[in-house]
This record gives sequence, structure tokens and C-alpha cells, in this order.
Amino acid sequence: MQIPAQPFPYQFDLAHTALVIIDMQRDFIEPGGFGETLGNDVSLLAAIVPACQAVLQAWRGAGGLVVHTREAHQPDLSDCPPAKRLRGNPALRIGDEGPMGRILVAGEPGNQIIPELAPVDGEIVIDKPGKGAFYATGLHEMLQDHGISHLLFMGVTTEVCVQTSMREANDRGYDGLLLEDCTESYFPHFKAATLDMLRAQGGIVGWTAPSSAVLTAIR
Ligand code: C5J
Repeated sequence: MQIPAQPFPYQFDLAHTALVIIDMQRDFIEPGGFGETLGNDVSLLAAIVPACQAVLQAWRGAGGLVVHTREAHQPDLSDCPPAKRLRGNPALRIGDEGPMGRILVAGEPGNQIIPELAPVDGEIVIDKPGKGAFYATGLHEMLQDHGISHLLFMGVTTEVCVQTSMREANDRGYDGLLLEDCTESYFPHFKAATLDMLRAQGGIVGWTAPSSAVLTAIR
């Protein structure tokens, strides 16, 4: 399949492509989680949920591989560097008890993927201690086992975990494309800048396209 994309058309085939959904967890999308403790307006991020749902449903219907990630730490925080926990001046730090349980801790209510995009049997779920999906996870090996060479990215936040994951994927040889209306930032100008920098210089990190381009190709 070939779809219109920036900076030039993107080619992929279903058998070798995974849909990677970055950190669509309650911690970032709902009030009371990590995103809000950092002082952000989380309602901005919730706006992309319907577009993500449409792509996920179509991708499942087409039989494509789905990967979900969560930014998650072990309950003893042994995988959370002090520099990460102590950074800044949030209302609640990683591991503290918040309205949705302990902030960014695996298994807590706030750490679950939002119900609208909840994983189903057969989909890969990666708990990642870093911003990138490949750091300290088995994601690369799992994708290699499935023969995956192309990755379609959705999720939050555009300039942090999504961009970091796309750069990690790029360095590992994947062709990555970010779905423009299926990613969001607490800072709209950061989203715009990230889209620009990913696809600059002939797609130095990858491609971007509206979700309608993928939906038209796979439906
Ligand atoms: C952040 C993320 N922003 N998922 N995490 O801390 O982008």
C-alpha cells in the first residue's frame, strides 16, 4: 500500500507493519494523574481519542499487529532513576498516592490504558520505565519476531514519549509514520514543531500523515 504522507508517500504492507499506541493511559488523559500533577490541562489530550479509536478499530479489522505502551514503574520504584522522580516541582511525584492510585506505578488504576483503547487478547502491551518504548523493554525483539519493519504511531505526548519512541525506532531500522490527528501535546506549538522536525530533511526520523490516509488504505 502507498499513502499520501509528508515529506513523500509512505509505503507499507499489513503483514510487516505494527500500530504502536504510546501511553494512552489514564495518568496522562484524565484529571488526577501524572500529566495534571505537572500542571498541565489534560483535556487537550482527550480530544484525540475518537480518531485513535477509529484507527484502532480499522487496524484490528484488517488483522494488523497492535502494540500498546504504558509509562509505568515497578511498585518499589527500582526502575525509576532518582533524577526522574525528583525533577521539577510537581504536586505529586512518581510513586506518590494520587486520586487514581500511585502515580505512574504499574497496576494502579491511573496506569491503565483508557477504556476506549483498552488492549484485547493477542495485542502486545509494553510497560516502559523511560520515555522511549525501546529503552529497557523487549519491544525490538518482539517486533523482530513478528517480522515487523514499519511502525504507525499514535499517542501522547507528541514531543516526549512519541517522538522519543520514533527516534529509537528510526535508529533500529524501522520506517515510522506518525498519525497527525492521533497524537497530542499539552503544548500545541510543541506538537507542530515535532511534526515538522520528524519529517524534515527528507524524513530524517520518519513520515507524518492524517489518519484518513491510513483508513482509506486499509478499509
Ligand atoms: C511524558 C509521555 N510526557 N508519555 N510522558 O512524561 O509523553
